[in-house]
Amino acid sequence: MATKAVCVLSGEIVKGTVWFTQEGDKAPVQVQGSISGLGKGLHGFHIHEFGDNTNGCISAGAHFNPHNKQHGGPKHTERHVGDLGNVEAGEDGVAKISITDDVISLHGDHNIVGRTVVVHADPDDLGDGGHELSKTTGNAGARLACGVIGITK
Ligand SMILES: [Cu+2]
Ligand SMILES: [Zn+2]
Repeated sequence: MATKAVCVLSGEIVKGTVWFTQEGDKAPVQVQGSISGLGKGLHGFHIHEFGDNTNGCISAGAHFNPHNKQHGGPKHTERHVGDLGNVEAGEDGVAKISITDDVISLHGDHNIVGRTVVVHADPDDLGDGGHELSKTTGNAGARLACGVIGITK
């Protein structure tokens, strides 16, 4: 049986909806959805540790990182569980999301349900940018919108 989860992203200008689907409890997770109000180009896209937006997106804490790894790209072995890389917006400011990820889960110790999706102002350099923040955040800049992931049917 598939497990499904959803996140409504909310920011001053940036809005979106992201769906997560997992067949069984170990298979990859399909991430699908759309985000509007972005500048054209790449924007860091992560699962952050806490499902807490009490003080805005900042309360979501750092990237979800249960194994104390360094920040990386979604295809890297050295990555945070929450590292989903970038979404890319077109001229219309809309990013269509279609990601398959083998590391996040809707079950077990990589479970992202109850945590926060954040979309950032700048590109995630996937750990390779040589900036002092590359190995912790990908230097992705401000948090434009966020939302807590919840179970749906
Ligand atoms: Cu982030
Ligand atoms: Zn990270």
